[in-house]
Amino acid sequence: TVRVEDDRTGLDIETLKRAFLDNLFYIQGKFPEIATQNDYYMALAYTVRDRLFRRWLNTAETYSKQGARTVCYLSAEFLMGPHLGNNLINLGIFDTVKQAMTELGLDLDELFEKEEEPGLGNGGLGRLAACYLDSLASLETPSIGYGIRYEFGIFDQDIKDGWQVEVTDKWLRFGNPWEVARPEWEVEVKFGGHTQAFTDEHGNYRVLWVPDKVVRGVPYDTPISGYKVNSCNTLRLWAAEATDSFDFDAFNAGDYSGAVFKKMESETISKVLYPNDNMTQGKILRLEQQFFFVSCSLQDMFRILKRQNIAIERFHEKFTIQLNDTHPTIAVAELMRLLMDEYGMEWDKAWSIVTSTFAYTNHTLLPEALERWPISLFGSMLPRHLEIIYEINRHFLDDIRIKFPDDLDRLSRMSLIDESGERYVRMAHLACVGSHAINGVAALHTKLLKQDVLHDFAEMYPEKFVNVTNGVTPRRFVALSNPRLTRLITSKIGGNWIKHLDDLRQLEKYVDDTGFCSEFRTIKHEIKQDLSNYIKGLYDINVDPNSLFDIQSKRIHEYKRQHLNALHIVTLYNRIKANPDIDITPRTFLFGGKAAPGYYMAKLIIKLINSIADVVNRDPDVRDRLKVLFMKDYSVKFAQRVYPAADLSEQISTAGKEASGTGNMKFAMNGALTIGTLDGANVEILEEVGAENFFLFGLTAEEVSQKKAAGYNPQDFYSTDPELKLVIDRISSGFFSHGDTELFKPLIDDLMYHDQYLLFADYRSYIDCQDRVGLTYRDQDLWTRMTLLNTARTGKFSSDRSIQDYIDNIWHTKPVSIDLKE
Ligand code: 26Q
Repeated sequence: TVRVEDDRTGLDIETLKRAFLDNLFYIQGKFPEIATQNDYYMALAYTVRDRLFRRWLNTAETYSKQGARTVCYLSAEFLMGPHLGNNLINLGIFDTVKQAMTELGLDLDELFEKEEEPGLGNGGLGRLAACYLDSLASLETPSIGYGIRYEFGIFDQDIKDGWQVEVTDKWLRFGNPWEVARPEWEVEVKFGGHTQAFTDEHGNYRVLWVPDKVVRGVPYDTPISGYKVNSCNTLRLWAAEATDSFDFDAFNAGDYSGAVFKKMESETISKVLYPNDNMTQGKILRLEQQFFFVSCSLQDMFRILKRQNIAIERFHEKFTIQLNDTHPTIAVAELMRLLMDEYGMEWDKAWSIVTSTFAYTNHTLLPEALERWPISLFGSMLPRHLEIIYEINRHFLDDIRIKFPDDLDRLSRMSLIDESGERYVRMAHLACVGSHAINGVAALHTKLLKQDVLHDFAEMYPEKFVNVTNGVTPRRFVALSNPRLTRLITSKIGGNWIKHLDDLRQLEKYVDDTGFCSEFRTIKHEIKQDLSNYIKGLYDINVDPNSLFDIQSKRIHEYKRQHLNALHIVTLYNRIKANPDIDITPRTFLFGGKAAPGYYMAKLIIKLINSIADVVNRDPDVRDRLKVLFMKDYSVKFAQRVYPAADLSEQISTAGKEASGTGNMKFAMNGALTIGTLDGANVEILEEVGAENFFLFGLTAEEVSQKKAAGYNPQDFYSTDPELKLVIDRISSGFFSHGDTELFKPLIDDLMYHDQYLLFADYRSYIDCQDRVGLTYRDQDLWTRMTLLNTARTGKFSSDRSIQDYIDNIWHTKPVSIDLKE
């Protein structure tokens, strides 16, 4: 009996090997001799999962027994990245497992490559949710992540003839060892139909919602381990399935194909992730997805309340719900509906519970990303919720009238309903009214929210607004992704920094230690060599690890200005063409990121980068001093290779447009220097690392608004800066497009006649700053000193700090420590 327990939980090498071979035999059904790498990966994943189960079950039981206050993080996206390596780090068994695999003749890194990552998110917002789950568990905070189990996550990106091509992401093809289906906790979600008022047996006015469609939600749970603690929380993702009753009715009526069609239609709801980042699309299916996972999650919370014998009136004491942007905001109306229509609560009581429960995080200032739903669409899908929203609005507009009498403009600006043309529900307004806390994701972003986008709300409810600057988990983005740096740091200051990232400050005392600095530099060089080899294998391109690795990886978007980076490359190329013997710092320009499939300009930017690469990489005059590469299919897995290899991190969005950025933090932690504008969290990174260790350029957010107000004309810059003119003329002339002058015309014309994101205004400042970067890189001692200080001073950007801010200022939860005994 001891033996059996041991095989599922033991952490020593011999037990791990035995357990691994056992899983290979009994789960994969293979002898080692004929097993594939995938079989080995699966056997190892199950071996690790086994070691999470005692923690996971004890955690759930402890929370349940204590009725612990729980954070529910509602998010349409969770961009988790591969689970295996992360769980090895958190369980503290990375080295042991590596050794065990080696002894079995296997390479752990090759097994990692076999894991299909769950790409259930677009970019920053989805990855942030994943970092937060890691920190919540590491801080022993009871929490559940609620979202959608998309069958197809973010598309895989291929590049053909320089253009992006989208390929379906079939991540579940080989099975998912990390999830457990919990069909016994399925719920039903209603759609469409109409409402009926009636009077109940106590004479109260009640409403009945008669839907015309009912869909089942089935939860799939994934364990979320904390770093070196026993806590193991849950990510609960909902999959949509057809209800049997619908099949059955239609089938009995002889309509077989109708029944099958209904089934298919129901299952579409969780079929695919919308691949837009920072851009809304008013599609019915998207609203169905949002309501689907929100309703499932809230019903799940009511089930938990019941099981733990907690009164409905105490909902807000048991749960605090964080809305990750407006995507889950229909929850405000759905919780009202559940409390009133299903549990018979009166309005005022229900409203007080709702506003005590919700808190809202805003992630964007871009007007095109603010969610609005046409009333007609909304009302036909969610008739009861529209009534509730009208009623919330009635109360809300009364409150405004009291606080700001006779201000009709304000009423129409703030109303939950946009009535300026076609009528819309404004989701951000609903989120603000229904929440007790509203936060931006970086200091500048919160300031601009209060100043512009949510100005009226900040006047009405100043006490609701807080800032919580984003953070990233140092477990995945340093300990796992950068083992060499991790070893070096730990050898000097011990391993506490992985939990308390502020401890990295202790590295500052080594800035003048030449031995340490040279180790720091050597590590960066080795990692660059690794990435070069990887690139050689994938693209058959030679990149020189001695060159400056200048990297921009993030979603492709005009506001992020990948094309400004491209203008810099062409500038350097032009200088070489004008003077082939010019002395320039050799650079490797690496890009990574996906464009939304319907975003034409973003796709054209990818084509432009690839076209420039084709010319620059092959021109003998360049003599390999410049290399340009667009790395396809950027993902979390690939990001983990990229951050540690960077010398220079490109964070060059137009000031006031990037809410925070989180890649900026991952680069800086790994000892890259930032070239950036005063935008998002760049402002705070500069503040932490010191201006002397940061390459700052460009207009400030305030100067951007002023410039636009004063009537910005990009051609003023084109005609007065000969270097800019030459760059634009070269691209227009077809130099990078085999003589085709039409190809990049939409992009060039947009810059010449609109330039919404002020590339031309920032061009000179950017180029001059890049020249300073190139010169600084030549002084390797100085460069290394700067990078070391970057790593040492990025403690603030741990997601542990962000989560502690949420706990202290918004959630007010208490840690619950978990016993490992049975
Ligand atoms: C909305 C409606 C319909 C379809 C899609 C969407 C949608 C999907 C994803 C809208 C926005 C997103 C993603 C936004 C996002 O990732 N924002 C980023 O959030 C990061 C974390 O806070 C910040 O660091 C980035 O600055 C911000 O751009």
